[in-house]
Amino acid sequence: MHSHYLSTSRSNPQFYTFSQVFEKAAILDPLWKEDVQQSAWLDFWKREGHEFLEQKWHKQYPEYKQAIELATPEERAAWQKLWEKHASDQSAHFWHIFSCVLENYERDLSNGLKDVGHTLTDIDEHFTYLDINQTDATIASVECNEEDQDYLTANDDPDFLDEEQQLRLLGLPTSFGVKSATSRQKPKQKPPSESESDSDMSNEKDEMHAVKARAIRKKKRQKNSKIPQFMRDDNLLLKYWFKRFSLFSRFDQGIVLDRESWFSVTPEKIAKQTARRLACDVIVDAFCGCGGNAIQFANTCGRVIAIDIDLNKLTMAKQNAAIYGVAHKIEFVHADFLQFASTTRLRPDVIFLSPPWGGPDYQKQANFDIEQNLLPLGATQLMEHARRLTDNIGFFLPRSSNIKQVIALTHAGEQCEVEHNYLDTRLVAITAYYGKSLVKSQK
Ligand code: MGP
Ligand code: SAH
Repeated sequence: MHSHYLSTSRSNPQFYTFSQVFEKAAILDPLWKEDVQQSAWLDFWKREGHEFLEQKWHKQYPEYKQAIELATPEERAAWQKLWEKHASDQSAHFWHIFSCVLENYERDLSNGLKDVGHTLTDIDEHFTYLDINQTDATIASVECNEEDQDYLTANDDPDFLDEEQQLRLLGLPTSFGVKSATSRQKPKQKPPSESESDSDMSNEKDEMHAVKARAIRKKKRQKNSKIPQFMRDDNLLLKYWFKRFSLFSRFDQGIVLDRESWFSVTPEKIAKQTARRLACDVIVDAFCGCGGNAIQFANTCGRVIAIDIDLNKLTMAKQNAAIYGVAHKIEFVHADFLQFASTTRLRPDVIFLSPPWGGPDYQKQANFDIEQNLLPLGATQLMEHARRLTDNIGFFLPRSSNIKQVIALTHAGEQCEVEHNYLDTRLVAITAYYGKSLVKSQK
């Protein structure tokens, strides 16, 4: 059984999840992709396609609303024709993006299902995930970074993206593509009736408007966003700075993070999705960190118990939760989760595990061994601790995790669901769900 989630928030970056439900002895249905491709797309397009088309239409033809009221029958027919072209172009465009994410998903899933110890044979595969915000050029632009908030989304209008950006957006290699010398702001399509010179003038206006808007945005960001000194000196951390608004949409309101949290915090859109899936009365966030997940749990759960072994992180988590107006809904507990699990009499509905993965170097393993590399214990032992409290468990893991090991954590005769979380076309991480209340097909 496959579940899938396709969102069209049209904010940066776009978010997608795909997931599969596995029996303990995993055999992947060879037809899964055909099923997902058809059902996920049809389901999404039926649910959200019309709204998507409407929004894009009104953005492209702001004059339509007024014009249609006074239109003659011939003009109405012309508008109708234009709408049909728009609908067909846009659905083809979005279908293309959707297919690219699905293509990546197919590859990521099959990588995860290889045996532990598999070595990276085709390094180019991994380069296709490189994002525009991580190029050398972007890192060099840190001092005057206007680009750093230009997160590409799967719905950015291709008219406004140069070829290299489009390739990156689609998760494709850029090394042979045209470099980004072309202008980002190409003229907008004009209604057929406009004369050539009118059209030139309004193109100029569009350009000016875009330049002004960029300048205002830059000013705003420069005022509010200051790179902490400890990040300036740390090349590794810079890329996370560029993603700060994807980690916390309210970053500029005073979010605080320490070094470990910059590379460990769950991006907001993924944390929201996990919180939707784990909605319950009482949840334990066993490795709370600076609160990326706990904040979102506070919006979907009755009571959140947020544990961390590091008191500084809890202090920061509290401040961050206050920025989202949910600090009063979270109980912050300074403890070692292993000790907590051995001694508490609390029986929560759900436990969420997002332990340390050994830092960003986790990426060096093509097939991440979750028994050897997680902290403070391997996955099986962590699960044993969690199961003292409840069988309903969400487990946030590296995207390259060995999925056979992830499935092996399932109780005999039960199933687990493995969810792949994508921001734009790039896989960020996976989330595994265990327990009868969480795995959809077992409800
Ligand atoms: P990443 O691979 O370091 O970032 O982490 P990214 O942007 O995918 O790197 P790139 O080089 O491929 O572009 C991806 C996500 O995994 C982070 O945003 C965190 O949510 C999560 N994450 C990373 N680490 C190292 C940890 C960790 O140690 N613990 C937990 N719980 N989450 C982590
Ligand atoms: N999900 C969090 C990030 C978690 S990072 C977020 O989105 O913000 C992992 C956290 O586990 C770190 O903050 C680390 O301090 C904490 N940790 C490590 N060992 C622990 C233990 N034994 N018990 C509780 N917390 C622990």
